[in-house]
Amino acid sequence: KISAKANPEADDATEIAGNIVYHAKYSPHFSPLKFGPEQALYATAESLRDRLIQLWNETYVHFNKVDPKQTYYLSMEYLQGRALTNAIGNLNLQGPYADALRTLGYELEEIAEQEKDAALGNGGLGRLASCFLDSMATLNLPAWGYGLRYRHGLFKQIITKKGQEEIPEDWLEKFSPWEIVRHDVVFPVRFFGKVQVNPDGSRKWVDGDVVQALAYDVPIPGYGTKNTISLRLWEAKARAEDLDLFQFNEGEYELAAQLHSRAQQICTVLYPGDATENGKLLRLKQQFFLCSASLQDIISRFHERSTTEGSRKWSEFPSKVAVQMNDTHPTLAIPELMRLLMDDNGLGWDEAWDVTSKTVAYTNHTVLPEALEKWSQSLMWKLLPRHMEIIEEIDKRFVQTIRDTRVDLEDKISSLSILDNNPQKPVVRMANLCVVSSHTVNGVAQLHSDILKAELFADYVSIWPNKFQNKTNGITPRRWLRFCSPELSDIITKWLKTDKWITDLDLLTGLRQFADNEELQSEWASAKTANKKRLAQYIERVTGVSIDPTSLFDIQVKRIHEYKRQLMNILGVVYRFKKLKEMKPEERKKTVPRTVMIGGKAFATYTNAKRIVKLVNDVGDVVNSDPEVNEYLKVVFVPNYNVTVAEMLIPGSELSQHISTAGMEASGTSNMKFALNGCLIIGTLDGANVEIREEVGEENFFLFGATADQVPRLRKEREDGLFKPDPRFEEAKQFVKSGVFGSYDYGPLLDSLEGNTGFGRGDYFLVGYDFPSYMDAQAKVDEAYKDRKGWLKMSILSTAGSGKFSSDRTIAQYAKEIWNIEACPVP
Ligand code: 26R
Repeated sequence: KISAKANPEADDATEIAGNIVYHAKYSPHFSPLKFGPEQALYATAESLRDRLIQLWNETYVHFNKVDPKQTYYLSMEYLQGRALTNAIGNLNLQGPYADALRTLGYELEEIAEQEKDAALGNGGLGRLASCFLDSMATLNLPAWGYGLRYRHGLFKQIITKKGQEEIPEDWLEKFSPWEIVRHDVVFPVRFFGKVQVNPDGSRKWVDGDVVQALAYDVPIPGYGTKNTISLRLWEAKARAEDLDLFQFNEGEYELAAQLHSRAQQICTVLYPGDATENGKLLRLKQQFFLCSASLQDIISRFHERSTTEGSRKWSEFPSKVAVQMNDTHPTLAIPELMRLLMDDNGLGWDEAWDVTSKTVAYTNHTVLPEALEKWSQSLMWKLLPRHMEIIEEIDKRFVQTIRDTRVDLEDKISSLSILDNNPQKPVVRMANLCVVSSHTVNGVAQLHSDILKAELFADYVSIWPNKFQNKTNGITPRRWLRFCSPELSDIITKWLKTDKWITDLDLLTGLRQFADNEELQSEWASAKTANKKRLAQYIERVTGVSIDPTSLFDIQVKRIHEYKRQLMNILGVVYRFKKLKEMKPEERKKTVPRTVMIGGKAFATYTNAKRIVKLVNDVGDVVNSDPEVNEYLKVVFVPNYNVTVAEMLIPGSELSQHISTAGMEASGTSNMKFALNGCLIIGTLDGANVEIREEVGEENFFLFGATADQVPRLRKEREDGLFKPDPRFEEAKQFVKSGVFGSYDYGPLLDSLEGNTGFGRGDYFLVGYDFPSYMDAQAKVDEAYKDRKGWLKMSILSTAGSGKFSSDRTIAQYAKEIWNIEACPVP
């Protein structure tokens, strides 16, 4: 009954419905005869895309006109999740869209559920990049993201009798309604080949394979602004001329299409295993592909914008362009920019170096030695011969300068240098290349930045004391409160008498004065209860386990890693279970019923992480079917944790666990999302926990465990046999070993907690040392939960103290203190 009408500017329900019908009718993707929820999703998304394209164009034209300095965020990962609710919310079209869909017979929520997650990332680093894009757009900053368009994002996790299994993910199965393919934006990217020396001494990289980088733009709308920026994802394509027709006509189809299939491989999967030589080469190709395509694009825009004043001087480049490297993964941007400036544009070394080092900045996200990238020099010579020459030259000049100016660092040169020329395995240390070449290096939480300065990069600090900064991470309050918990958001808006907190999160401190107010507390409790019920339904649907919405919802969700200590969590649960079993029924009745939820993906080849997943599932099976205990304790492994699952879990959480060994979690960002949603944290003094505790107040944070500066001594004591385990710890491990949780052999996993792992790293993550204080803190949680009002007050104060953790604050600091860029709002 609603007539189809193309209308990108539709903003009332009737017009929007017409535009949705238009897309359903004329979209070539589906038969126009059927309008099921899936068709409705694509038509709805396309109706929004019309508007986004228009805003995106206006933004681009405006940026071109004003020609401000612009930031380019280079990241191998983006964890965007779903886009529909976010786009509608950021454009402030919730009501009209809900009404429009209702006239078409659908609820907005139901349609939103149809969308797949864009999971082009692994975890914290990728999700941070996505939150940053939201804030850049919202703050009207001239800034863009660059990434890769992986055909398959992060694997889907399913749980079987064997534990975790990985299924390929397929976000592009049908197509993505959000991306716009840009056939006009294509750049050549070379691999292999050789360096040709010209008669004048200049050098040129020639031969090898050339693939095309094709741009796909994903529009990123800001909240409450016209500004809509771009996430530009590159896809690799072979050139037509690379199809060998001669071979093809001979019937050698595979040989004929060799280059095509090699080009296609580049963007096939996110982060392929790098255990094999092939896997390493592919990952390095991906990294270079991102850097080369992005820099060629940036340079061409630099030229494009200079047409008004004639050709622009290269020395102006750093005042027009800031490049931020998200960890060391895009490090090749450094030698690639040098190469483009010198070999393609004729700059001399000093000039090129001056431009490059004033343009690039580096964010470090981890101090774990196994995550610090080191590339084999021989692999690099093979794939990127010109870049290796440049890296050698950067290293040579750096080492010479240190020799000339800092005799005191003579014995540090081998660890400061970029090339590690160890004859067994010569490598390039990417973090060192980043530090030497960047104007600014930052960590992602105060403690992490302090550790970088005091340990990993200490000697560099003595060379460049002003190069190092902290930028404490943040999260977007739009996705992580406004849209994922509309109930709580409305209460906040009501009590603050404004919704300005959505873009000025510090306003949440205004809730503090009402923390004791019974009316607020009761509204707060009913929002929490609604979110808990919604979560309970979800858990029952995906796991079959029914959980009690009046029990304490205790959640730990993040990638599974030994340093994050999910093993400590589950051993604590095992101990609780054993004690409950030993209690008399009337004693049990006095305990606080708890539902422990643990979720996260283990890297496919990380054996101990997979064993932890299996253990959580096995413990759950036994506990949940124990008729004496399951009223008081449930244990759920939440399968396939991703952005969308997080949006369901976090609003329904009451306690969340951030319990890494101190000094090992660079920041953490889910801790911020939980705190913002009024969830209390049990945690160590690690990463951003330190700052969250400062902001929400120490009485609203369940602290335990060793501090970062104690860790080395405790490890040493452990090695020297001085560690005396707590009897509760021994009891929990023994209980697992006794076989109550099935026949799987947990010996090897539990052995990692003993001095007998064979690596001489017995309990490297100090689970045994921290266990008693962890259990004591858990006992305090139970006590606190019994006091309903007290708990609600803590919950309100937690939200009230979370303003600092808006990514708007983080990005404003990057803009001012690292990028030197200013807002450029579209009028
Ligand atoms: C190169 C390869 C081995 C690799 C290593 C590490 C690939 C990806 C990673 C992911 C790391 C860098 C990561 O995700 N770090 C996380 O970054 C978050 C955002 O800053 C932090 O909150 C979190 O503490 C940190 O672990």
